[in-house]
Amino acid sequence: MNIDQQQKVLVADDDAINREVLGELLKPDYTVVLARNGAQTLERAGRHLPDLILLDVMMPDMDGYEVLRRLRGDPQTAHIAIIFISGLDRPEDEANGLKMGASDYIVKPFNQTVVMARVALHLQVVRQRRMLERLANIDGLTELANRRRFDEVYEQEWQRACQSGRPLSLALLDIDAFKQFNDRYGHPAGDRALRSVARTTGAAMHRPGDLAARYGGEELLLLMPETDAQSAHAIAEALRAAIAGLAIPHEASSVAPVLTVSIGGATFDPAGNEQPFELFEAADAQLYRAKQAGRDQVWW
Ligand code: GH3
Ligand code: MG
Ligand code: MG
Ligand code: MG
Repeated sequence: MNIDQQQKVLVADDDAINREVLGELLKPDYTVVLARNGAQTLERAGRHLPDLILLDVMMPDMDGYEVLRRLRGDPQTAHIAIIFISGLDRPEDEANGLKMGASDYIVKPFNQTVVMARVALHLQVVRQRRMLERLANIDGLTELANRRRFDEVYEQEWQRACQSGRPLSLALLDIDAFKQFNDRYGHPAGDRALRSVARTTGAAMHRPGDLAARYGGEELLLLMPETDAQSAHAIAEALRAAIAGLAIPHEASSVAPVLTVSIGGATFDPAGNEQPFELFEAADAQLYRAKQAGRDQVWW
């Protein structure tokens, strides 16, 4: 398997021999990271973001339960799958580990074949969960965030803007004369053009917190937190120019011989007492004006 696609397993054990044996066992199939104590486990988990941690319970500086608790408390590491591996073999220990949110509990001395089988099983669960998350949040055609994901993030960013008093900018992008594009070049070509526009839009939304999403059809959304109207307008204008610059031929368009987009944007001033839908309506109204004024332009 390609090293980039390999899943990553962190082996955390204070016993050097256990680390060595587990490490060697897993290496042929996974990228392996080792940690010798609780503190190192937390540090390496944060740095390498493994898919799964084989976590010893008894370690001198911090026990596995405490490590798990701290991992769960950090959004970055909260979802890492954990398998406890421990010499504590009473049923209560096992039940306790599972109740804390571990995926599994392996008792030492362990059987290597069983460890491999359980690691493979839980990594498969991790892959399935990721795929479900992707299906739930990503639009299949454009690979941008879907409407559902956008609504979630918009709500969060709105709250953040209210609390921080920083501006929040929102724009709606709509491809010009796209019906004619489909009529002239066919739907598959339309899909490809839409994907190109989406890729360029995604690349323009590259700052932390920025989000590009598919609103529906050939309409995209741009969310720019902590961005005032002037900056957001400039970013949208650069995006409009970049899309025209893709030079996707559109001979049936009355706007230009290439595919163009119109963008309408608005900026939320937290000092007012606007509602989230009002910003949306304002951006939509600006998009309408951009269309009325001849398309291939940005109105803010
Ligand atoms: P305007 O400049 O006023 O936006 O003109 P338009 O033709 O783009 O506007 P309209 O909203 O009337 O039509 C949008 C068209 O976009 C209709 C539909 O055929 C096309 N469309 C929407 N989603 C997709 C898609 O996923 N793939 C393709 N190929 N076409 C799509
Ligand atoms: Mg130990
Ligand atoms: Mg439209
Ligand atoms: Mg359109």
